[in-house]
Amino acid sequence: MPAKRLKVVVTRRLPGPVELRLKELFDTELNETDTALTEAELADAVARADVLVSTVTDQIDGRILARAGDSLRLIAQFGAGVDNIDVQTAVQRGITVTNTPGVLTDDTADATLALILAVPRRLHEGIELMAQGHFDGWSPTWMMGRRLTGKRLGIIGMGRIGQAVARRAKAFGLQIHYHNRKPVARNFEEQLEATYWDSLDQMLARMDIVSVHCPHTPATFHLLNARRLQLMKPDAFIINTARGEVIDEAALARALRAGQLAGAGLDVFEREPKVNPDLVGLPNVILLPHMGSATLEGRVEMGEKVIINIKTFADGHKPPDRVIPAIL
Ligand code: 8YV
Repeated sequence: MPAKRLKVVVTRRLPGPVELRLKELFDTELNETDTALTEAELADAVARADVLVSTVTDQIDGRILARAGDSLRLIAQFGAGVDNIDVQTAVQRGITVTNTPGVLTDDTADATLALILAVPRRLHEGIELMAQGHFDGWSPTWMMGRRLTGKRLGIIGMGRIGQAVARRAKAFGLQIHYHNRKPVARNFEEQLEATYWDSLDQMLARMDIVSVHCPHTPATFHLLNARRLQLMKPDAFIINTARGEVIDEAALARALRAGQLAGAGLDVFEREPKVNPDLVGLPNVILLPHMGSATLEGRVEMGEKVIINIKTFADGHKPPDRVIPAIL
């Protein structure tokens, strides 16, 4: 008799080939409607699943985990960030958590560069103007943005994505500065002529553009608070494609409205899908709907990673992308 297939519950729609393969391999339950699960639906899902395939829109906290059935052994997150999961509680309950690192690095870095280019050069204002039919002819002093070449980019969090951003930014003539828990490998620093700042405060005060690439953890929640935002130069720009919670969104909106910052490019928000209304409609701000990793190729590769993690686990091995909680 064939072994019982794992019951895999997927909380959102995934790319077609990924769903197909999941169905071939496991007893897979898909979410045909693609609406984010309510708390009650998520509690039901963890009660009946052997494996839950979650995304950033699922809040898997201690309360949800308390409702998990004994069969729930793996949470295979479709995504690199796992701040929506109480990983420590999951692991304490014997549930393995995996994620999909690496495969969305380039796409997220590309989206970051798009914002780094677009905000100081006011591309969104130009697009809007053309859409309104307001191009009345060229003028020497019209639509002047700020030059990138020679400016200082301060990267907060020099992991995979931070490094990919640094490489791209270097090609645009930006000077690379970074703040991280510790300096990265010497040869990487040398290649990019990157400067490490142990003090985030000191780095912020000197940067022309600041880009956030650290994960959201209790230690990085509101890392850029009102006090730190005030350290930044009034002609500096801020970019965030990591997690909204790293910036105090209300303080950022206040700083932008008060002219204490030159502009912002944001792909992520503190209370997604809600966006602080004070950020909306500002001419010097580009807001994107959390689409940093949204490429067809990336989303398929993320799905493949999810499958590899589940399959390895089902075969009795340790899945490659296990998330190890900071404190056990
Ligand atoms: C993903 C992300 O698309 O991977 C991440 O952490 O933020 C996104 O780019 C999303 O999390 C999918 O769950």
